[in-house]
Amino acid sequence: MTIKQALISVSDKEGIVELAKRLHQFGIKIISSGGTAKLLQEADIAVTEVSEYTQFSEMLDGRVKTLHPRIHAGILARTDLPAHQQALQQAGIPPIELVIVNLYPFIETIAQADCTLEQAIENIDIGGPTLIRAAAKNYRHVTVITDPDDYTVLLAEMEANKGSVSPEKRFQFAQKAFTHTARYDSAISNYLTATDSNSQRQHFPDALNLNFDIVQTLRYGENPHQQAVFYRDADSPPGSLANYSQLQGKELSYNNIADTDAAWECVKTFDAPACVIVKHANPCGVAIADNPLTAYQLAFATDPTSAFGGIIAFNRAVDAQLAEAILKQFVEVIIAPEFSQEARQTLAQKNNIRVLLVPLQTCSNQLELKRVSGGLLVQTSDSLNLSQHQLTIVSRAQPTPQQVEDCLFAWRVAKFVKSNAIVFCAQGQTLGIGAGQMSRIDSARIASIKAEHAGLSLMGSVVASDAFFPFRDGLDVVVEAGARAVIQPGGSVRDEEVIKAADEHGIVMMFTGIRHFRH
Ligand code: 93A
Repeated sequence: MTIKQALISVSDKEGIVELAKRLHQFGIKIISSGGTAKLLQEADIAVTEVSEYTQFSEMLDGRVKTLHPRIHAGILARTDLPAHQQALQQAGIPPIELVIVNLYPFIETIAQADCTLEQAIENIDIGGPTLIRAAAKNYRHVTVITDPDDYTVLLAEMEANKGSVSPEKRFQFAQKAFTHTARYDSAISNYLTATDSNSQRQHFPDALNLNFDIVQTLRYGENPHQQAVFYRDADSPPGSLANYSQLQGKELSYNNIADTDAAWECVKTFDAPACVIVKHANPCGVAIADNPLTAYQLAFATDPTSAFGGIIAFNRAVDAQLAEAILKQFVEVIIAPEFSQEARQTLAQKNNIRVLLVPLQTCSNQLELKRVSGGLLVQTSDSLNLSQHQLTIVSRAQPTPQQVEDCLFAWRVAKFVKSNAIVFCAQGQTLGIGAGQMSRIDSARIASIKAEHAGLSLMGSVVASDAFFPFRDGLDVVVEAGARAVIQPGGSVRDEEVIKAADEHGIVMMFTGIRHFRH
């Protein structure tokens, strides 16, 4: 079908004058938004401004330009449906057969170091994606161009087809258009998700001026031949480990501090009474329950072998009964927001155990520092917590409320497990944790082997994966082990293959859209 009318609305104006000239030579009428129309008029190209076309002025500083039924009905009408054509005629709306749009430069804007949240938000294009999606949806009747590199492709196509575009090409342009708007939206979602709760973007200074004071000199570092010191951030909130009070026990070692930090930060993320047992920087048992004693027993049951000599963290007061239960195992450090007098007396029977008291307070927004040879990597902390409404169920099978709860629990734990992380859970208890492997499938295998060694059944369990499954093989392993629901970020090029595998197995799969690498 020949193109009679085109709408052009572009932020990146490169090449647009040349293209518009050529379209004009094809006898095509051009409608354009404010800035684009101005540029074309300056180049002596006949163009109708959108506001004139709609008889409605742009408003709200340009937030509403092309969002008008005269535009969108013109794009969305089907030429093969008499009812649509009649409706257009009655309303006096001519069809628009070609839409050329590129969007506000959101990605380029946020890439600038000094970009503010305000600037980012103003660069979220609303009208542009609406035009693109409308045209792409109606690709059987409309051509949509989103990439300036396609201007030449479009012209070549029109020349070869007497001013029209073939159905195959229109379909290709539509595929590209939806990919374009999907990427644009995920860039917005990623950006906003990474913006902290005060809606402030972290601004990194040009040079770092660290303000840390010494807490204590340590006997040695990670190994006895390494020297080490523990510093405290001068601005650290009371709930941080560096502000601990030690009630009893041997001096803290370098590894104790690192592992206790992991346990403490993990246990603080739960609202319900929780227990986290950490060994070598990884949780080896996590549980939530009605009370901390049950939580401890469930966490311990995940992997009693690894819990030996571990670090145990609670988000509730430790009482005498809980202290008694803990004393049955070999433990290096216990950390909690409170210890009853009786619990303190009980624990004093084993005065080697380090007992740490820290107020229960979240300490998000701390910068994370990592030394690399000759430099320092600095990032904001991974303080995102997922809520249920952020989940997308991608499988045909729908989750039960218990599965959703368990998946959210497993996901929280996975965030604290070194990558690649695979975490099996059921009823608020970890059942098998695979950590720190270089391949996801091996983490999956290890997690199920560990559950088997602990005598725990994975039948009907849920499983969390800290990053996407690159292939279906990892999924097959967890399903074979007994998982009936999987929570993972999604975002792999092979998502389709993995979703298909989930459907073949008849299991539930949900995407979080967020990844939790921890190295
Ligand atoms: O602010 S918007 O979201 N509201 C709109 O109605 C609208 N229509 C087109 N942004 C809108 N656009 C965008 O304006 C296009 O996607 C394009 O990036 C830009 C072109 O504006 P101008 O022609 O005024 O330079």
